Amino acid sequence: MSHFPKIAIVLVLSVTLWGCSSDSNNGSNNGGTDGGDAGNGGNDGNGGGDGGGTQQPPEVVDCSSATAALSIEMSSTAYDPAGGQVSPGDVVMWTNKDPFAHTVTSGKPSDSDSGSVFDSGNMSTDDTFCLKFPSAGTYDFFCMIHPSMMQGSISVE
Ligand SMILES: [Cu+2]
Repeated sequence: MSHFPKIAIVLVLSVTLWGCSSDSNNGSNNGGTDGGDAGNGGNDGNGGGDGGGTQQPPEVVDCSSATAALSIEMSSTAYDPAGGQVSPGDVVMWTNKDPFAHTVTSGKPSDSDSGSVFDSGNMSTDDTFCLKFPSAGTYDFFCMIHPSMMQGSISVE
């Protein structure tokens, strides 16, 4: 007779533990700390031409008349996916699915010349930005508003 309550307690405990274990993972990821601009003195001295080929920079195209080979969404303060591989001549389209602004800006946040190759400017919710990549290469991009959280790279080959 006296065993019954103990068994019942054990059962209740284990059920309770199970029930609790699933939803502790919400991690609200609030960005913050945008690390100001810290004007990164030059010193790049990037000599040495690429040797041959007509390297054409990415070109902004109208998304409504372009067929994107790769689509990247900006959502939850992240690029999804954070880049990918396309072929020369392909178009990549970015779409902002967050309820706040993002950018698609060339380079890395630490580059002194970031934004010199392309820059979407602030994109509001549902805004799109399309780039055509005529030439092979690696094209880094990041969000100027969330540089530490949003970086990506397009490989054209
Ligand atoms: Cu952003």
